[in-house]
Amino acid sequence: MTSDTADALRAAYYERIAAQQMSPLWESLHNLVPKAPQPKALPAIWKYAQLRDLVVEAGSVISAEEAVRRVLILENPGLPGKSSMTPNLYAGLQLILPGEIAPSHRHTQSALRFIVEGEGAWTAVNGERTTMHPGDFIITPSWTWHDHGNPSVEDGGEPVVWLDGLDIPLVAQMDAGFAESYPEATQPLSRPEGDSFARFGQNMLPVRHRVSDPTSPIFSYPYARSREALDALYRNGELDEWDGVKLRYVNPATGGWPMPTIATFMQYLPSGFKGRAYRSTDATVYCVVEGKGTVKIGSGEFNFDAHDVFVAPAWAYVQLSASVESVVFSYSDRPVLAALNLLREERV
Ligand code: 1HN
Repeated sequence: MTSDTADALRAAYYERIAAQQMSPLWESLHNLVPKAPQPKALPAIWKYAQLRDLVVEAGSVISAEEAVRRVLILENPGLPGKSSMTPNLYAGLQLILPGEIAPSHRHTQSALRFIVEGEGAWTAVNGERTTMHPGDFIITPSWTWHDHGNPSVEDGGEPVVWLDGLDIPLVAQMDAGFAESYPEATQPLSRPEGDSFARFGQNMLPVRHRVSDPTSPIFSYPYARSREALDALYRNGELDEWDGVKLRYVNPATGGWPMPTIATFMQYLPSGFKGRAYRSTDATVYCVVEGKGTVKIGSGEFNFDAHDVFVAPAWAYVQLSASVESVVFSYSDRPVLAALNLLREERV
């Protein structure tokens, strides 16, 4: 039998099994079980200087109330149509103008807000409000009521933009998405601002506190505190050749991640820092808080400035350099990889 005849017989056979919703594993085995991760997500950067006017313009296209959430989705160019930044994570830039309210709702997707620009808007989570400042990291855990608002111009309100990070693609993959709207625009407040932080944010816990869920009991991690910690460590001589000075955010009641599906980090890179290459099986979204530098991600290389967002797919080498002192926030799906025993990393 010639190989042409064998091929034709196979093709005909494949057609007949396809009619029964079957396919030959031997044709796709190498793709299904790659030797190393083959992410479809691409390294990419969103330059805030090019986006900012467009984000602000969304304010005249639709109101926060009509939009429910006035967000421009940042979509990875390697994942077209998927509203995803990485296979598990979503990213978007949300605008809230003075006097606006984004109505209360809850969903099983976990969310983080990282404040990019503007001051004084608030988010309410489970009966408590917190005021936003640039660089603050705020969580909205799975199934918690949350609404956002911004004081009127007369009360000092200004446009506020933040980066939303959610585990939307992960939850979609699991077919575990549920959502509902609160019957009113804002939820009732049951505790004054700062209450959770006083209970859980001071290296202390309420004396009879029992850990009942994996989610952090504090939902705001103010930038001033994170920045101060990084500064102090750098002054004390801490400097990792890969990370600069890098800390992870923590659930103070467990030592675990603030939310079960998303890890968050903040790192300080001194002026002139040239980091070594690092890769890991979690895919990471970065948001520059301060500074300027370059980042190599796989075969890509990007200049970054304050407020830029960039993404490192799984298993791509990442190398950060800073031309002036820089601070970079990041989030990833690390807790998911770690929980499933799929986390691998390499420091070159
Ligand atoms: C959401 O609830 C928010 O609460 C932002 O601000 C973005 C994207 C998809 C689904 C829910 C928010 C979201 C979201």
